[in-house]
Amino acid sequence: MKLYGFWRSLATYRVRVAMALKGLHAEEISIDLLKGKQHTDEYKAVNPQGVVPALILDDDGPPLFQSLAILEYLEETRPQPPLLPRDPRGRARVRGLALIAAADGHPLITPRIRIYLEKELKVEEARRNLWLAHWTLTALEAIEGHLAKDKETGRYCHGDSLTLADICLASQVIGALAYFNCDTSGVPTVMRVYNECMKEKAFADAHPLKHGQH
Ligand SMILES: N[C@@H](CCC(=O)N[C@@H](CS)C(=O)NCC(=O)O)C(=O)O
Repeated sequence: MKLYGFWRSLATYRVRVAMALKGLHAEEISIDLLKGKQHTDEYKAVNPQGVVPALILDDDGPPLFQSLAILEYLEETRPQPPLLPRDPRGRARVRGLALIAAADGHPLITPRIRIYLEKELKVEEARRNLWLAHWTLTALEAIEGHLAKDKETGRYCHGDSLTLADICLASQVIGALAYFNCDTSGVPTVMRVYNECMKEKAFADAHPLKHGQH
């Protein structure tokens, strides 16, 4: 398998973790987002959206795209260890938590948004940084609201087994800590779960700062 990604990409991080948890390996092909390589014709032939990750399977089929869709594919094709609970209600909760990070929080801090704020809207750097920290923390606060009140919360987001929600939570916290200098003191449950996740090799080894310059 080949994983098109980038060292500091949070969406790539999600796929890296899931693959490691499932005992899978992919050769990672770097698309340098800082140099705009996602916009080249060569990469657009892989993923017309011009974003990473994209996963090439060994079946000669077209690339998989969108990190959550890739995670769900891995879950369906490689069910052990399970990253979704067995019961439909539990699955809905895990997917809901995952989506807060991956669908609501993360898209607002991606390079295309940052570049639009800078080049088109002429938002200065200090105010752009406020934006990035604000939307990152807003997603974490929403997750905190669920984790702190729900009895399903355990060692991890949902009970004591890792799920897709933990992978997405970890990606969002990494953005908060490693990139945007967010004050995470207001999301203690999120941070407790994050620290539990980081004890796992799959989460720790996939960390962006272990995959590129910083
Ligand atoms: N929802 C997508 C997000 C993909 C995405 O935005 N990836 C970022 C890196 S984390 C990217 O490639 N951005 C390129 C850009 O914004 O120009 C997913 O989860 O796969």
